[in-house]
Amino acid sequence: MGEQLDIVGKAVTDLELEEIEQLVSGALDAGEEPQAVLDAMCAGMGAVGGLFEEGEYFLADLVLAGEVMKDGLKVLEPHLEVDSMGKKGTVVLFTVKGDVHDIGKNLVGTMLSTSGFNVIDLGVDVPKEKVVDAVRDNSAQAVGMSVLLTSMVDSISDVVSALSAAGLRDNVKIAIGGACTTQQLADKMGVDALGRDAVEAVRIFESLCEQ
Ligand code: B1M
Repeated sequence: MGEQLDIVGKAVTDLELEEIEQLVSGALDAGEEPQAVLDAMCAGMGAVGGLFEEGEYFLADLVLAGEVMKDGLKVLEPHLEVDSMGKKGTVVLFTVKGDVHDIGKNLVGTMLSTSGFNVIDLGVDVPKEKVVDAVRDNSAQAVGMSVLLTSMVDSISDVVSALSAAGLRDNVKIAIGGACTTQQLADKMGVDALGRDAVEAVRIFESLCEQ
């Protein structure tokens, strides 16, 4: 990793709210690829999670880390545009019931929008009924669920069951992503795909919406 990227990643880990926008701009000005800057920020955020687990950081630090990430992304996101080839399909995107983490979900939403998808973002802590209504009202081709809390994974199957009960499951492809998701979980929950990061999420929805 280049020096500028190290500095950006460390700024996220060290909760440098005042500095982050300037450091992200500096890395971009120095010629670092936007995706590499994003990876550095995510690595810094991963370290925050580790410090929280070790008892070095507390909940207030996680909140601050979220603010640092959001401020950094404000500078970075306009540079992350992939390609815009017209509307590729409609994706209903949200964080599952019981879970309020939204940074990864927002990133996935930005990448999907800038890649030509129509994104219906339902926010966080979303009940299954709201998902069913959004899929029906928008004739969505796909659903993307963000899940970071292991304790909330059953919310995934709740949504899958609700879509089936509403007669919509056969018309819609479902993908999950987020820190606690695995392929094994995706298989168990009866969803169609797992996205490990925002770039992979775009590829997955492109492939799912083509089918
Ligand atoms: Co929370 N938190 N948190 N937290 N938090 C985690 C997730 C945790 C892993 C930290 C830890 O202990 N190491 C842990 C969960 C453990 C577990 O269950 N496995 C945890 C916990 C325990 C909690 C609380 C329970 C703490 C408490 O209250 N005691 C609480 C729960 C609140 C709730 O949701 N009900 C809580 C609260 C919070 C804050 C609100 C303070 C804050 C969130 C702020 C916000 O989102 N606005 C927060 C934060 C910041 C974190 C960590 C540190 C960082 C998450 C993040 O934003 N990462 C996190 C530790 C970690 O993940 N390492 C942690 C950066 C983001 C870009 O990555 O979201 O993974 P991520 O998204 C990626 C990919 O996963 C993927 O693409 C994104 C971009 O690459 N992706 C998708 C995500 N969604 C996708 C959807 C797709 C496809 C790909 O659709 C198909």
